[in-house]
Amino acid sequence: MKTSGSPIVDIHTHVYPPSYISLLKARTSIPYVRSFPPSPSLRLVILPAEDTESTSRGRPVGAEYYDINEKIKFMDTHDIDISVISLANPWLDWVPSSEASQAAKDINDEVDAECAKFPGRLFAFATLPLSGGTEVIIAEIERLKTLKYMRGIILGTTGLGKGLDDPELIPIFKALQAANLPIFLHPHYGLPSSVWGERSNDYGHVLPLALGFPLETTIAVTRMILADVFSTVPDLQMILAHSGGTLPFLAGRIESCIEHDAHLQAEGKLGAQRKTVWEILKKNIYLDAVIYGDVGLKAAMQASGEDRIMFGTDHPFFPPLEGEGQRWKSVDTNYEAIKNARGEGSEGARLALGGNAVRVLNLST
Ligand code: 5CU
Repeated sequence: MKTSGSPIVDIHTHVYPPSYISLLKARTSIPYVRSFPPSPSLRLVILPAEDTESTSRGRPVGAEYYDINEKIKFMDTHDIDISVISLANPWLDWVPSSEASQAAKDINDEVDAECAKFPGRLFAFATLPLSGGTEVIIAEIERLKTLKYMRGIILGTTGLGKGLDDPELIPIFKALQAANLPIFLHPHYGLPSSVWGERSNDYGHVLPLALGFPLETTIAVTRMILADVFSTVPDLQMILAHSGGTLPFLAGRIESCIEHDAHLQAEGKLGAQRKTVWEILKKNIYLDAVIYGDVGLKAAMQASGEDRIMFGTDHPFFPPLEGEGQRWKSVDTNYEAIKNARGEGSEGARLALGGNAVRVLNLST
């Protein structure tokens, strides 16, 4: 879906740099990479719900996961001018505390160097040494200012281990606000396996990916709202994966539950100074367009505004199941959703496809 006016920018596109793949190959518990004989092919096993003895165990992992040249080929095939790449889940969440600082530096330097190989085409969201403690994390945020291609950071929903409403995260959020680095919030842990029931192995990855991921994001951001993070750090900027999970659809209900909560009232949290969910959606939150349908995308556009939506692909995830077709259906479905929500060539489509990303992430070279 090529339109004139501004470049097409993919802000939701992942890599596992070669050094990260090496780390995973040395592991035996999730996240790990290994083969399952008799098949010699390697599989990437990352999700808590997928480490089971079935064809659901991970996914085949080929060069598209780690070779930056494959990213460029994919971009060319799908008319994507610029990609803002990010380390894929589960990032450095599992790295022992003593190794976190060096691991983050190595990965961020490696990703920045990959971007430098294709000037103007690649930028990146950095990864934080979350297990290293506040000082180490803030030092890395400071260091990111020296890396030419970094435009924000990618973050999972667990933060320092207690979720994103943890008061200990406030200095980190303030450091990101001061550095003008938006958070790309991405799910990984889903919901507890018990909610998927005894037959969940029969259903592949559908339940954790289609429902676990979006609900995880919705819960994480709602907890931040309830903890008043967006008043304490008023200019914090977040880009939410998968169009905010279900946040645009549930915003009214969340807002109404807050307004009718006697406990919050007794605590003095319902005064005129309170920022509503709707206000936060329009001031602090951007939403990607990785929602695969115009109904969800229209809700996202209405909730946050047309000027806050950004196209994404989720590459290298969701490849065609068979036949190396030229174009990926998962990508074209997201292009279609933008076209159907706003009309081909419209200003709304131009903004969603790249105009917003170029402006917000300062991608002009
Ligand atoms: O297919 C998957 O498991 C995933 C994943 O783990 N992370 C992601 O960003 N998209 C899809």
